[in-house]
This record gives sequence, C-alpha cells and structure tokens, in this order.
Amino acid sequence: MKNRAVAERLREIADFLAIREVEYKPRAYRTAARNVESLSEPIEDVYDRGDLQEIEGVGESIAEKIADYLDTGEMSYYRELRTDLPIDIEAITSVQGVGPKTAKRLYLDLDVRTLEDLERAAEAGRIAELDGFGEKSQANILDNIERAKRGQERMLLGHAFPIARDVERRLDESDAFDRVDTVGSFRRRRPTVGDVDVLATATDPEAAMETFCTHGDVSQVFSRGETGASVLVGDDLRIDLRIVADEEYGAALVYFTGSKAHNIALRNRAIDRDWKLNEYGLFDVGEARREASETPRETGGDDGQRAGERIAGDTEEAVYAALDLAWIPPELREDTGEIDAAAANDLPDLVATDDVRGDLQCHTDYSDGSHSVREMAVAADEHGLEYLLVTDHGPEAPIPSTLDADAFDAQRADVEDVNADDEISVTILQGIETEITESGLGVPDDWCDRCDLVVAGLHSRPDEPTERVVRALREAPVDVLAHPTGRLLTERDPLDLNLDAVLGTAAEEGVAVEINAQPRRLDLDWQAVAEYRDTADFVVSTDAHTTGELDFLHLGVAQARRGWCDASDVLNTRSLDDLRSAFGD
Ligand code: DGT
Ligand code: CA
Ligand code: CA
Ligand code: ZN
Repeated sequence: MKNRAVAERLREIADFLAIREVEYKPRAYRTAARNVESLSEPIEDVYDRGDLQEIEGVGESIAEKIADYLDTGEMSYYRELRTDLPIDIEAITSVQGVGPKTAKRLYLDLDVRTLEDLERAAEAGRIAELDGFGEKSQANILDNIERAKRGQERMLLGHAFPIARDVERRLDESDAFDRVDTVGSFRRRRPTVGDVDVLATATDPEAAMETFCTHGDVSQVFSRGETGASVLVGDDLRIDLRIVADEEYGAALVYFTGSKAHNIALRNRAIDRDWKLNEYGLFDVGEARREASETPRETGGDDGQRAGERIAGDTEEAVYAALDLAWIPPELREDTGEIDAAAANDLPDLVATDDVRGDLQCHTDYSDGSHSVREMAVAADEHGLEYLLVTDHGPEAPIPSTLDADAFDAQRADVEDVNADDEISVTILQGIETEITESGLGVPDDWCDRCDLVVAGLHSRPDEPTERVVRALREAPVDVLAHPTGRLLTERDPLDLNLDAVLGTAAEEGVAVEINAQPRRLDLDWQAVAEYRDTADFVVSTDAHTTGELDFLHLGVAQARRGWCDASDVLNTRSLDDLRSAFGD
C-alpha cells in the first residue's frame, strides 16, 4: 500500500513548486495528496483498474506522476525538481515555522540541505544573523527541530491505520495464518504509535514468517526468527509480528496489548493470589512451589515461565475473569482506574463509532475542502450519517480560501437543493467554522443567525488564548468549540490554555467541546476528555476536507473511548431533533 508514500511525494512537489513561486499548482498537488491519503483502498489497486483520474483532484498530469512512482518507485518530476534544489524538503518543512520559502533561503544562504544541517546552523547561531530572522526565531526553530525529530520516532495513529489494516488483511487472507490481531498502542488507539505490534497463530509458522517478511511493501527486515519478526513497511513504519500457541493466545493478547502500566497492575493482582501472569498464561505457582518443597519437580522449559498449573490463557476474557475482572476494552488499559472499575463491574459502556449519527465539522470546495456539498452529502449517506454540518472557513481565518457573503448564500442554496433531493437521505446543515478573533468572531452576526450551528476555533496563536476563547464563548453565539487546544501532534504544542476556565465556561454557556478526529489533531486530548467528562458535553467531528476523510470518525471516537465516554457524553450520538434541542433550537 503506497498511498502515504505517493501523498508525501506529491506534497514535496508542492513545496518545490511553491519555492519556484508557481501559481495554483502547489495547491493542486496538495489537494491531490490529501485525496490520495484518504483513499479507502491501496492506490496500486486504483492504478491497476486504470482509475487514477477518478481520484478527486488528480488530473492527467498528476496521474502520470503517480503512475511513474508506482512503476519505477520514484517520480522523475520530483527528481528533476530536487536536482535543482538538492534539499530534504520534507524533513526541513516538518519543522513548524519553516515553510518552503524559508527552506530555500536557508539553503542559498547557509547551505542547509538536511534537518541535521538546519540544527547545526541554528546551534551555531547562524540563523539569527540572517536578515528577517533573530534570536527568537532561531530559538523557536531549535525547539521545533527537537519536536520534529521526536515526531519521526512515532507515527500518527491515523497514518498507521490504513497500513496496519492492510498488513492485517494480508496475513488474514494467507493460509499460513490462523488468527491475526493488531495489539500494542495501536490496539489501545493511542494518538501516536512507536510501532505496530501484530499477534498471530499460524497453521504453518515457517510459511507465515515467509509471507510476513517477503511482501513487496517490506523495505527492510530487522530481525526474523521462528516465532517473531520485525520489519519496516514503507519508509517509516515498523511492524513487529509474534506468533504464539493457540492456548496462549489470550494471555499474549493481554500482554502485548499493554500498556506496560496496565500489565504491571494486572500482574500484581495475580501475585496477590499467589499466581503468576505473563505472556504465556496465568499460572498457579503457589501449588508448584508447595510441591517443589516436597519433591523436586520438573518445571518445563522457558526458565519456568510456564511453571505451575495453568488457570487461564486461551482467551482474554478468561484471563480477566480469573482475576475477578470484567473484560477491559483496550482503549482503557492505561492504569488510570480501569482495573478497580472492572473489579466493581463498573466500567463505562463506551461510545462506539456506530453510535454516532452525524458529523459536525467538514469542509467543502467553498473553502479549503476538495468536494462539493453534494459530493460530501453522497459520501455521508454511504457512511450512514443522519446529518452533516458543513462548516467552511469564514472570513479572518488565516487560510487561503474562505467564504465571502456571496459564497455563503450560494452554499445555502446548494444545501437546500441537496436536502430537497429524494435520492439523498442525510440532512445537510449549514454551519460555519469561524475564527475566534480579538473582538469576538470573524463572521458577521447575521451569518451566525442563519447558520444551523456555529463552530468556532483558533487557527492563530494569540498571546492570551484563554481570555480570547472565554470571551467568545461568553459573548458570541458559539455552539461548538473546535479543536480546543490547537495542538498538532508531533508538530506543534497545544496552546497555553487554562482548560479549567475554557471548559468550565463552555459548560456554563452550553457550548459543546469538539474531539477533532483529524489524525494530526485528535484534540481535545483523551486525558483532558477523561478529566472533564463530568462537566463538558463533547462532540466528535471529522473536520473532513475530502469525502474519504469522513472515515476519520472512528479515530475521534477512539479518543472519546480513551476518555471513558459513553454515548450520552457525545452529543452527536443523538438524533437530529434531540441534537437541536440540546443546542437550544
Ligand atoms: P509504542 O509502540 O511505543 O507506541 O507503545 P506500545 O505500548 O505498543 O509498546 P511496545 O511496542 O514497546 O510493546 C507492546 C506491548 O508489550 C506493550 O504495550 C506492553 C508489552 N510490553 C513490552 N515491554 C514490556 C515490559 O517490559 N513489561 C511489561 N509488563 N509489558 C511489556
Ligand atoms: Ca507498539
Ligand atoms: Ca513493539
Ligand atoms: Zn479548524
């Protein structure tokens, strides 16, 4: 599956074209990249069918470049551009605050070609000496390099998702494998993952290893043994496979799902019972020890790892049940109270993706989305949504394309048109994503009156974000606070917000707090969701900019689950009528 690799190349081309100050094309390449990345199938399959140009934003010229990449492993157009300007544009622009044009300057003035060059130049104080830079921007660059380097060690859950699913499907379809599950942080749905761990049983372990290690997407094999292997898939995702015995599968699922802290807490619970819990099973070692003190006893191999009488191990449920615990959903396994709750049979009935009836943030081609209102509606129908709020960017958002008054009216007409169409069952609502500005909101009051719901957020980084947000929530007709902390995972820290004040005000003012499902955001963070679940009303929204991105919903729901939310904590699990009354209209 090369979707991500292709998308990355297209983005690099966009950067190179932006450096050359080519008009329009950079945006076209970025749009194409976004649509390729949000495809629900491997781009190789689309290519094989001859359908590349069916992808939104992919015309003849970009299709040729994609074909070139899939045929040869590289885009010659990209190579040409890079020969002209031999810099690692992707790595350098991954540093927040360093755009394509800055990258070019740094190359011409300081010969910066790689992230390491950039770091050295900043450390040597040479960036501060450049015109238009200073000590402060140099210090920022250094901070952000650190973050970019750390970011390279972990992948966004949403980026790992299609790749991991593809591997899982492939192994599942192979005769050599029997059971296959993703485990580790991926199964727990942490916002970022260090690697993807896969657990399996195999009818033919040798063939299973061969299948896993020799697939075309595997770019490197780090290690390969009889029951385990570790490989690199694509450029940057490490996948660990472990094959275990059937009767040990449940114990291995528990162990390799983690988290480590959860495992330790479980193990201590076993020890309290004079038992032992490890990846092979749950064993009564008290018995073994008592017998061993009478007659010397064979404890088996594995340094006694399987010693004692096996109490449980074939299923997860059995392992938890033996420890007097209800089965714990993987998203909760962080040792933040889930074990006590499971012991008291008091685990929340977590919200599920299927519970969500509507999506309350998406963009169309009226602003920076790729698809029309109608196309988004058709896609929402395919996702079984009951309602979809379109929220294009209003004026004063610091992005290139926003709605003006005429576009706002034209979009209203589109919405009415789609809603009048019997072929489409989803109800489209017209909203707006408005900037929270110094004086309130970035849109005229009468727009807010005409919107079904008003979504407001910060896309800039003001010095006093708490005051600004709190004032807007108090004084302006906001319904949903979008991506509250403004964080971009692995790229940008959250705003320095007083969450007590912001979420407290939101609760007082009846403003719902968004859990944004975009892979880079997943904002509000799950820990804050858990902390404020009792005060705040949440919504989970995809913020889709393409039809494909409506798929992101489950990523946001997973974060709500990590925050212990049940369906009643998430307003868009309600029917449209109930949603309207929740928002007071
Ligand atoms: P990651 O990959 O950094 O996103 O996080 P995880 O949680 O997937 O960690 P990973 O891949 O190192 O290991 C997978 C699971 O294996 C982990 O969640 C718990 C288990 N595990 C690994 N090392 C240890 C350990 O030293 N002790 C215990 N109790 N469990 C461990
Ligand atoms: Ca892992
Ligand atoms: Ca691992
Ligand atoms: Zn936004």
